[in-house]
Amino acid sequence: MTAVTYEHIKTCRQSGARLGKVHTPHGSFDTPAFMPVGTLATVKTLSPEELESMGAGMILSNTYHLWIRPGEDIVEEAGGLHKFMNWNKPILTDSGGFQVFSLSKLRDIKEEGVHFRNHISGAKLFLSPEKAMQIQNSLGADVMMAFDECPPYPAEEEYMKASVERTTRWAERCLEAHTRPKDQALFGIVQGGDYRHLREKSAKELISMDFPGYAIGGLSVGEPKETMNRVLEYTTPLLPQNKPRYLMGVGSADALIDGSIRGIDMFDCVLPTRIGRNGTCMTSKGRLVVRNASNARDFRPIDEACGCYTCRNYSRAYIRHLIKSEETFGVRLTSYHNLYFLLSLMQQVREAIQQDRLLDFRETFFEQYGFNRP
Ligand code: PRF
Ligand code: ZN
Repeated sequence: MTAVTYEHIKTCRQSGARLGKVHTPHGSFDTPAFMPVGTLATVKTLSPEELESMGAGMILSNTYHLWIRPGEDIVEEAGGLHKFMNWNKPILTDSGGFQVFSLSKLRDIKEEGVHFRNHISGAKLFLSPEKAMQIQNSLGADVMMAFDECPPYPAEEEYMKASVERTTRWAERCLEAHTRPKDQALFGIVQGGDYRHLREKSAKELISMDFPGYAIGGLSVGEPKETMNRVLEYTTPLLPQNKPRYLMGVGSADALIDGSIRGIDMFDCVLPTRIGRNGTCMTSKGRLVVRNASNARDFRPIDEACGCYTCRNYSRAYIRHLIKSEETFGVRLTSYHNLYFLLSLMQQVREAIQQDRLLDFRETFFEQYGFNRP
């Protein structure tokens, strides 16, 4: 038995979307699911109680950041990440590879691992499959991610092929180095950019290693959204039906719906909390820049269709005032609303799958959201 399992409930008759449950040592959650991001063992500005009140299932944290600060040994000494941050529900940790590629300009990718510089102090660091596993085993999340390379978009075919082959070899080393398979599940990450044969190669090689779950990486890195949808259309059918499928780093409302339609079960993204902190809100009518002067005398809630704590109690004018005054309560209110919005969107997606009407839901949602037809 593996630490994490997928229970399939049904497939939508209107699309390829899957309704299911992921079971972990820290409880279960319904899928398709959006996972809020708590990079430094905190979902910025929000308490675990607040996350729970908005219906968060699993949350995500980061190997690289926790290794740099406070250090995985301190988290381990605290009794693991769940205890350290007082979140008793499921946690997933990303392996650090992606953060190295996105944060460090000076990096040197070698077969043994990646040499780079600390994004804060500039000190020399080295991350490898073995090191990423050792850190993640110390953190103790329910799901850990293999150490991969997320190549840039676009990338030459030759580069992509070499990168996919190295990511496969790194995945083997991750499996080998994993010390807690009984209570931590290690997921493999399919790469290959927009090259169909390389996605197929990556999926085939990783599936033969029998990971308890699979992620699709290397998307939402600057490619057009049609490209992402096309890659998902041919990649998700390659993945085992009885295991969770996770699309990494995707969190816009439209992409969550379009990914669910193509059979994705799990998503994560900093988008809702990041844009919230700079005064932008996701609403059923598209994005609202609550900082804008046009909201100075607008006493309506951020989203009149939203039932969250923020929208039930506070106006656009008040939130704009707080954010303009750099009062921290303002960004708490926008972060709360944005996460609630995406979590409740996923609740609606699950209901639509249950009732075999996800394509109809998409049409209504996109119309209101201000997107054109597909
Ligand atoms: N690999 C890892 N983490 C990631 C990605 C990836 O490709 C992405 C791509 N959108 C986000 N986070 N390990
Ligand atoms: Zn709201």
